[in-house]
Amino acid sequence: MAELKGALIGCGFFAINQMQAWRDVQGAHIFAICDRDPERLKLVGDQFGIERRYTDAAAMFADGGFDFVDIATTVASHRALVEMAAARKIPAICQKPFAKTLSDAKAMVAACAGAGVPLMVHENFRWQTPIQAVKTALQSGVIGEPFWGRFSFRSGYDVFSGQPYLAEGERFIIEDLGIHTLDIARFILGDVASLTARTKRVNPKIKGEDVATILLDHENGATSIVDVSYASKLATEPFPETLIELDGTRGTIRLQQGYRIEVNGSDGVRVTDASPRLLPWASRPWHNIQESVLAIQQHWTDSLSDGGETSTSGADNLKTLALVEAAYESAASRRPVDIGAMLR
Ligand code: NAD
Ligand code: 89V
Repeated sequence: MAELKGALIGCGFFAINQMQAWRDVQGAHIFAICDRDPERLKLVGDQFGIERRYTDAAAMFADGGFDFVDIATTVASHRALVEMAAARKIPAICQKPFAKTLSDAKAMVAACAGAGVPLMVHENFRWQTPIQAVKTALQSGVIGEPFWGRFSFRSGYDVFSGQPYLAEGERFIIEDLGIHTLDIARFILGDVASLTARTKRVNPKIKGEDVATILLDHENGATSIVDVSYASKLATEPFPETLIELDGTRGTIRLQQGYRIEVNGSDGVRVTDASPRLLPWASRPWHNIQESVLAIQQHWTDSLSDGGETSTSGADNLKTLALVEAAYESAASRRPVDIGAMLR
């Protein structure tokens, strides 16, 4: 079967990882790129040897010649670009945060469904090796039915040097990082019925909140905590590791710093190393995220080829984005928020 041809829009900080991963994906490659900033376009075009370059996405769609589009821009442009892809019946990948509001995201899902084209959100954290290993351990049944969980990302890492826009928005950690942690909580313990959240801003140099604590009531009766912080100065910096605790009726699972998984289950205690691979183009400490970029892009390519639904489809991601909106709403009102009502 012929390789799928992709076009990437947004040649910024994170797109470098996506471009590197596309070179490793089996069955697809990037054929055209677009960035409204000519300098970024040149830099990425030269680095990856891409001849077809555009500063205007509409012009790139008009020329066509590609099978899917990978939208790697920041959130402000996501709705317009996804709708442009739907209008041309081009399958689309869209970076997280999927949209600025849940109502924009619902419109984007409806546009792609109406056009009959697949839409996947580039929600890569659930594709990390340690997260997949925790899911596999839970699904094996050794800890019985999970009734409690904690999904924790606490760090003092300077994310602002690579992504300066993160310091400027009214919203920060829930929208940018907590969105991944909330998605992991859904991936591991299932969908959420309601939540309660508290936020804080500790770093005076940024506009948004950099600490959030969120209590989730899952539809299956489990309770979990999602806690995220960029204001935690630890002796050994854990960025970008998500730590997980799960208690079940027959045992426990712990994903600890250093990618160590300890399972105390019905067949005794098992300790495994769930370290991600250091891909040839990757660098520490980002290698965990970089490996998951390759995994999600391979998943997209395989799904597009065999007609399967992606794990983080637009429709699935509405349920993650609803948690983000609900967390801000709950932090402001100091009340629990019903998630079902937001998704109806
Ligand atoms: P960035 O600002 O460095 O890059 C965005 C690029 O898109 C810029 O070069 C800009 O010129 C271009 N652009 C914006 N609107 C455009 C448009 N309409 N047409 C053409 N080009 C346009 O941002 P970044 O840090 O690379 O982040 C991009 C996205 O990736 C964000 O949504 C961010 O949340 C996400 N991200 C995801 C992860 C992850 O692990 N999944 C990690 C980092 C960033
Ligand atoms: O995944 C992200 O969106 C990144 C980071 C991990 C640094 O928060 O912004």
